[in-house]
Amino acid sequence: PALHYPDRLNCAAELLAGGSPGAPCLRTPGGEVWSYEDLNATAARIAHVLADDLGVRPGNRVLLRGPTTPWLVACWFAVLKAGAVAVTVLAAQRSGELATICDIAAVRHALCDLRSVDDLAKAEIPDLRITTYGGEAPEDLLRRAAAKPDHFSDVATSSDDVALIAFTSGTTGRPKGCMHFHRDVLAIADTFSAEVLRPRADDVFAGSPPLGFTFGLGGLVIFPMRAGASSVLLEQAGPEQLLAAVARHRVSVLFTAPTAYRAMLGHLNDGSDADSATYDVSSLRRCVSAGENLPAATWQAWHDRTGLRIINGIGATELLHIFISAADDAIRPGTTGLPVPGYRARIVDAAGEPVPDGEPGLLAVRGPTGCRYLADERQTVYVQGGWNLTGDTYVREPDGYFRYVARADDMIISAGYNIAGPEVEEALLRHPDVSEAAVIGVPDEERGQIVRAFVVLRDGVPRGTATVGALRDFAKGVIVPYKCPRDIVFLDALPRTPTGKLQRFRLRDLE
Ligand code: 3SK
Repeated sequence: PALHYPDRLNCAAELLAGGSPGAPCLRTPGGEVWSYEDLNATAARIAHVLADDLGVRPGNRVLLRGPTTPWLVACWFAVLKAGAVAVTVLAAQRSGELATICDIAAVRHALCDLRSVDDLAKAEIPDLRITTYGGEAPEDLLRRAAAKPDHFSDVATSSDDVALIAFTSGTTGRPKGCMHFHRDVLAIADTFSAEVLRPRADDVFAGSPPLGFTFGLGGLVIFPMRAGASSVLLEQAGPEQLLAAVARHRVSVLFTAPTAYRAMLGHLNDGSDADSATYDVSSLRRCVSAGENLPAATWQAWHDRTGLRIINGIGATELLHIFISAADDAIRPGTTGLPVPGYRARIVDAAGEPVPDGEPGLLAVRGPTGCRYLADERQTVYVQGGWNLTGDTYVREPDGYFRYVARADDMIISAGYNIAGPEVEEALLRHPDVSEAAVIGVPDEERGQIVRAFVVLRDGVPRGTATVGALRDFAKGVIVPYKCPRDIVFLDALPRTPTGKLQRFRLRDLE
């Protein structure tokens, strides 16, 4: 892809010009439609409040917090128009984490949906000025914005000025702020989206990841707008809401995580149950999965049910979006795919030396986007010799496809055997009664570690139907016996981060 951007570049201006002014841009579940012109005008009015009333200056960091709404998107664009830096956080992040983020990023301004303000206010962050939106008060951001002009001269930022700081969800340790430039925002659209996803202007996007997670920001705002398409913004994006939105808005491009594909399968009535809702998903033409490894069993089940081939991908907050993926005939179920055009990937050992094809090692990636932690010594661990080390163990197959093995620190060593948890999880997920599975290694005197599985059964399957013995026997029919779980614990749900990633360390704490 041609990724030559002018020295002066404001990505907000580029994205807002992605569709013709009157074309639909943002949609709400209730049927409201914002055109590109509406979004541009609203963002311009808010930018005036920021620059003229609140004293926000280019380079200032502005925290954005709220449910996924057109107003949140308008605030994001307003911050960029004003040349400031958007620090988008998750509605699920609580006071302590918000205070840490504001401290790391030296945030002095916050634009917050009134419904999400309590935790931010409770954090009592020194020198933070919070402006809320969505309320009735005269000082509400949107009331003030309504009185402003609908045109704003976008600040002529440099292509390598920081546009956003995205914080890693912090499964463990202090959150890390990843700085991304204006050109990076366009680069993810011009690589993964343009080259793999290949959206059209008449596409309707929807999905579950929140905008505080770059998976959602890309999939629900940056990619559709770069293509002149529109996006349905869902405040509630559980499996049934996703399916209902697909049916109601004729969604054609879906972004969500493997867990949600499995959960949606549980709600896709095959016609045999006259009492439950049927959802029309015939409008879908692209389904993207990322955020976690997509097991082949989930890919197959979705294909069997819908006829659609899921586009798997691996992305990272550090690289902004997806850097290995494949679509259409290039898809090989059970693998993540090939490096996205513009990126390179290889497998290295602990010393950074390449390992041969077919052997597991650490995934290393380089490309137009990459990790720039804000004031964090862990930068030198993540980026070595220009390669980003994602922390995943992968195999590069002889045909060049990259296959996920495990998170590098999640390999289990039992009686001298290396066991990748995801392979065991995948075997359990093939059982018709299993909805979610997670595997860890627990200390064992004799074997060093043994494999313990945590299993969530599908809705409606009574406990006692799929017994420990039955599941172990089933797994033995799929994988070699030494990899099968010795121990199986049933849970109602797996512990996950607000971005949906499994928190294995919490499973280790469960006794
Ligand atoms: O962290 C991830 O898994 C991810 C996936 C896709 C795009 C972006 C991100 C951060």
